[in-house]
Amino acid sequence: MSTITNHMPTAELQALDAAHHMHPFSTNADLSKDGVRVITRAKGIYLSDSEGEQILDAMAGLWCVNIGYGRDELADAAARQMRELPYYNTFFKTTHVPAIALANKLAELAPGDLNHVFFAGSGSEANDSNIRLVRTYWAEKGQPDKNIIISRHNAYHGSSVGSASLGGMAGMHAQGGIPIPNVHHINQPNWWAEGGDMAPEEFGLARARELEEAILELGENRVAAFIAEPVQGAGGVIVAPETYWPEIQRICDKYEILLIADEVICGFGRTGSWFGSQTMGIRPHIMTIAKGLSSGYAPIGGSIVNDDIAKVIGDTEFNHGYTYSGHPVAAAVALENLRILEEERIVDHVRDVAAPYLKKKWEALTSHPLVGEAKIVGMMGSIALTPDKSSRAKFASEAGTIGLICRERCFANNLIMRHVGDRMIISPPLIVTPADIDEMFLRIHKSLDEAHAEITKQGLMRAAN
Ligand code: PXG
Repeated sequence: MSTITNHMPTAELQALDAAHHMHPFSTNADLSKDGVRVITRAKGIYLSDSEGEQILDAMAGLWCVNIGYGRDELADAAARQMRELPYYNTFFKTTHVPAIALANKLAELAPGDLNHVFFAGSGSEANDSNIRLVRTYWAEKGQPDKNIIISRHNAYHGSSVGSASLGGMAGMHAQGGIPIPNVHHINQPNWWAEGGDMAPEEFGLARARELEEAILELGENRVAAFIAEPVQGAGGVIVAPETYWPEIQRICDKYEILLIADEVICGFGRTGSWFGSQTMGIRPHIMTIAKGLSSGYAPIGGSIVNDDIAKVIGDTEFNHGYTYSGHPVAAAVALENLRILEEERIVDHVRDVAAPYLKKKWEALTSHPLVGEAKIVGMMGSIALTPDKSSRAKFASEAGTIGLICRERCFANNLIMRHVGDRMIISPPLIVTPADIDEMFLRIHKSLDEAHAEITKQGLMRAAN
C-alpha cells in the first residue's frame, strides 16, 4: 500500500478509516456510513480538516490541550529527549532525569503534602493505580477489609476495567462485566436534573450526606476511599452546589476515608487554579492527573499521593507499574508544558482574564429560549437545554436527541462544542483571548439559533410528562 498522507482525497481517507480503524465510544457502522471528519493540522485554538475548513476547538481536544495547539517548544523537547534517551523504565533500581524532574516539579505545584508521584500512561491507568494504592495502604495498616471505594453515578474515571468500575456511567457498566467488586456508587450533585423542589444549597448537603449514609451502612472499617472529580467533566460539567464539598471534606475527615480528587480534567489550570481541589477548597490525599499535564501532546498520567501514603506504600513492595510509567519522552514534554504554563502565567490568565470574560457571556446564554441553567467554573462550562425553564423540564424526546441536533449545528458552523445528553459543554484551550471568545460566541449563538429553529420545526420543543 502506498503511504497514507494528509494530502489524499478525503473520501479515500474516510474509506480506509472505515475499513480498518475502530473508533472509541462510537457506533462504528454508522461512522462508516456517514464518513468521519479528518483532522489534519492544528494551531492555537483552531483545527484544520482535510477539506481546508478551520474549526474552533472549544473542547481543547478531549479537555486536554490547555496551552493550545502547535507549540514548537514541546515538539523540540520530545525530539531532544528521543535522541538522548527515548526509553528506559524505572522498575529495577533505575531512574532517569525526565522522571526525576517531573516528579519534583509536580511535588512543588501540588498543594499540601502531596509530594510523591506514581506515573502512568493515562488517566485510566492512574485511577487503576489508585485502586491498588488505597487498598494496599489499608492492608499495610492492618485493615485489609477496608477496601471499598465509594464513587458517584455519572462520574467518569476512565475506560479500563478498574477505572470504568469507579466511574458511574450506566452505559459502560452495561458492557464487559463491570463494575469490579467493592465499588459503591452514590448519587451525583446535579441540582438541575435531580434537585426536585430543594434549594441548591439544601440539595448539595443532602447529596454529600449520602456519602456519610453509605459509610455508616457499609461500615466505617470497610470504606477505603471516596473518589470524585472536583467538577464532573464527561458527565456534563456538573458543578456541585456550594454546600457540597465542605460537607464531603468533613465526612472524609470524620471517618478517616481517603479522598481521591480526580484532577484529570480539572488539573493544570482548567478551573482557574492549578488544581480543581484548590478551587473547591478540598484537601485530597491523592490526586489523579493526566490530560493537561502534557496538554495532550504526549500520553502521560499519574497519581500524586501524600507523605503518609508514600511512607506506608514505600515500606512494602508495591507490585504495580506500567511499561510507560514515567516515559522519558512524555515526561520531557510534560515538563516543557508546565514551564510554559508557569512562565506565561496561563493559570493567572484564566483566573483574571479569560474565565471572567467567558463567565459573563456564558451565563447570559440563559436568555436564549433553549437554555435553562448555565454553569461555569474557570474554563469548563455547561448549559442545560430545556423546553421549559421554569419547571426545569426534560424534553419529551429520548435524552440526547436535542443535544445531538445542537452539536450537529455547532459542527456545521465549525465549532467543536459537545453534548452530553441534552447538556452542551465547552472546555476551550486556556490561552483563549477575549477576541477568541467573541468569535466562539458568534458561532455558539448561530448554532443555538439554528438548533432552536430546527427543534421547533420538528415539533420537538415539548416537555416530557
Ligand atoms: N478521569 C477523568 C476525570 C477523565 O475525564 C479519565 C479519568 C481517564 O483518562 P484517560 O487518559 O484514560 O482517557 C478521564 C478522561 C468525554 C471523554 O467524552 C472524557 C474523557 C475521556 C474520553 C472521553 O468527555 N476523560
